[in-house]
Amino acid sequence: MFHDRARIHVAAGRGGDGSMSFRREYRVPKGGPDGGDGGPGGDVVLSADPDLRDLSSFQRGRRFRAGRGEHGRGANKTGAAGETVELHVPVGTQVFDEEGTILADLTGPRSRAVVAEGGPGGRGNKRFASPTRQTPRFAETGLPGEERALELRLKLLADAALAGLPNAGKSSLLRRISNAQTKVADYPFTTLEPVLGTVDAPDGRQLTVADVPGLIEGASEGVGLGHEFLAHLERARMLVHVIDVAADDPAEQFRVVDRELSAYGAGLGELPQIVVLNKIDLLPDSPQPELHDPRVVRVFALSCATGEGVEEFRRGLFELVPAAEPTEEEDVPVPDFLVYRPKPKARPYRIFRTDRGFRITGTPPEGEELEEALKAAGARKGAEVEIGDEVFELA
Ligand SMILES: Nc1nc2c(ncn2[C@@H]2O[C@H](COP(=O)(O)OP(=O)(O)OP(=O)(O)O)[C@@H](O)[C@H]2O)c(=O)[nH]1
Ligand SMILES: [Mg+2]
Repeated sequence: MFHDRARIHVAAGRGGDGSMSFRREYRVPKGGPDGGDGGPGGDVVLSADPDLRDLSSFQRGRRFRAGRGEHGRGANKTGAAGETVELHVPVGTQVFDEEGTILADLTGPRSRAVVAEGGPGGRGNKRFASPTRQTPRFAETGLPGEERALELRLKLLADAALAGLPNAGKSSLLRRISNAQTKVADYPFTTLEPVLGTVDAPDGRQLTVADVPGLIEGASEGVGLGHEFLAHLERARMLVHVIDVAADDPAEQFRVVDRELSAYGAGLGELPQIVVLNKIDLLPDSPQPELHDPRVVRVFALSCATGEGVEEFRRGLFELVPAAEPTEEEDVPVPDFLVYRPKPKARPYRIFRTDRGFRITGTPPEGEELEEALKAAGARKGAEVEIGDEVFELA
């Protein structure tokens, strides 16, 4: 099974607490503060892996948690950072949050996205020492890491994509021109999942071409395999529309498929098309269907069975598929990988552990969320909590 969607839950690590500690030295009765900072919690990162084909590895394990930061210790010892969790996804994976907002689009091999940021570590009491406060008897606690549900959607990255009715010969064509071992048979819906093939030009250039299940009339209403796989055509810059000229009315076949592409939306109805009139070996004369359509850039008549016309088509692909849009200016070196990072958020509040209990500064959350944050910081029932001038007991 080919999985192009997955729902996962990610939780970054909690930051370690800052330490409250005072120096103890031989014959020094009262040393200064030496509590180190807590380490930051680990992030959850997605990274695009060119060796992965789909998202099937996320069908079982769906919950991922990064490591927590270690607490700081006396003698100014900083806690170690929590371990990062790196999840590998196929190139072309888009990441959405629960509201459907896109967070990242991992289009390059080795692209990375931080999808849950580890909580910051708390500062140790050493950091709060000042001339007027030489013995700070409090330290900051670490904060929880980000936690969220995500939807991953794979949209294959192909330069061109095949479209057509079932049995038109799409997979036969890809098999002829690329390294892909596509399945070919004389019944409709032989291809059940998308396949990518790499086509080589003599000058070393390469194009990737996607083969997806065939479309039939009513696909937009879910007939056949429906529209399920058309997302994999969205990023193509050219459609190769394959038509079986030995079957009835090639011009009508063209219109049926075209209606379904337009009904899908996402710009598929506007993409330029190369039309391939396939199976000419079955006709006595070369076919001349009337295809007056401004999107059709060229028509090739060929036979996947005999190979006639296939080489011209392959050369035409390299000539006609528009070049990929440059993502960087020419003289700027393309980075090895891209890192998406959520905008750094101002830390809205801090929790300090004091002699008597806990003190909160900034704008803390309210109600249950506040209770949870306090409990996560180690506060027990009955603990004294100070917020501004207010003091209350944790219920
Ligand atoms: N005679 C002849 N048969 C062909 C030609 N191209 C493909 N076929 C046959 O047509 C049938 C369908 O070919 P496929 O390549 O599986 O067609 P498809 O468009 O991928 O079909 P789906 O995956 O079902 O959408 C197979 O039996 C092929 O052998 C051709 O040029 N001439
Ligand atoms: Mg096929």
